[in-house]
Amino acid sequence: MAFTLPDLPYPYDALTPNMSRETLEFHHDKHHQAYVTNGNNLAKGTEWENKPVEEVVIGTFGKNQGLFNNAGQHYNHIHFWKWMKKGGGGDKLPGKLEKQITSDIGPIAKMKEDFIQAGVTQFGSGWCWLAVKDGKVVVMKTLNGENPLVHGAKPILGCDVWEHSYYIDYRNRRPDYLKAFVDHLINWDHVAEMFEAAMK
Ligand code: MN3
Repeated sequence: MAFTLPDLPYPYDALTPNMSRETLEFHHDKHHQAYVTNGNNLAKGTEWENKPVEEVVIGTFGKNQGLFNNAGQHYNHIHFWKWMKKGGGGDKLPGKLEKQITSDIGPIAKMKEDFIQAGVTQFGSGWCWLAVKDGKVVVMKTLNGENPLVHGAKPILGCDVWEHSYYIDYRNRRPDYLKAFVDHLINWDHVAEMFEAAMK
């Protein structure tokens, strides 16, 4: 099946004041749509046409930069919408995930600090992540459309630090955007779901 733009799992104004309707309209309807459209155009007539997005991401990395960029960003955004919810964030994580994070990284407050720091220090466009690598939860950051899948890990949480994700609401204040994401937006249930699948 060709790439398709998923609907947002909440109304456009559900995440205000931490992420505005205007940001979601541009980010989802324009930016994510462009990755879908361009990815489909670049895959057309190649071995990657109609392949699952994970397969395209891993298979094109380092080989077909144009298709990789769009497929990577399609994968990242599919989950980015689900990694947020109205009234998200906070310190209450599903038990198994909390236990694993505490054992691999440290207290939840430290994990949050490390995650924000990864996003703040990602130079230029990219993402910060929690991922499962070798059975442990780790903090990562990647450039542009890359994600942990192409670095031998499985993403369980990611935050988009491209300017298009925060410039309307926060202007240049990326640290404030990341803090709001962590404190008020993260949908820990989706993180736990991806964590369970990654640990299998
Ligand atoms: Mn984006």
